[in-house]
Amino acid sequence: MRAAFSLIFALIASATAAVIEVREPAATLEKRYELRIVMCKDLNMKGICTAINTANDGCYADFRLLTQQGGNWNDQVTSASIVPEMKDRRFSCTLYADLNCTGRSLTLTGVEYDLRTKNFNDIATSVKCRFY
Ligand SMILES: [Ca+2]
Repeated sequence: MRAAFSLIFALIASATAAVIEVREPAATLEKRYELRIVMCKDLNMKGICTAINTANDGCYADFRLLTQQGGNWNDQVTSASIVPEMKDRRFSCTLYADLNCTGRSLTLTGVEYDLRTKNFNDIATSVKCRFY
């Protein structure tokens, strides 16, 4: 029993060491993990929805080119939510009214069930996400 306990302890210790070993500089992590926003055409994250992945600080420049899930997404987004890939890193996504991440903007750090309340319903044309 004591030997088994020692073995378990050794396994936990080695697992912990392994976790420490795989830690990398933040810049490397930011490159590896994409940031994701889910956008829906109806209120409350319902109706037709789609997801966009961007690199950190990368702009998805033109929702007219986003043809999956029902085609044209330009000026169609009514609810949206960021999707954290990593629990220990926070990021935000900013919706923009115009092409190439320009124009009026709205930054999301979580879910927005009704973009009408932010005066941003059916307005988004591009998006940029970044760690903060
Ligand atoms: Ca627009």
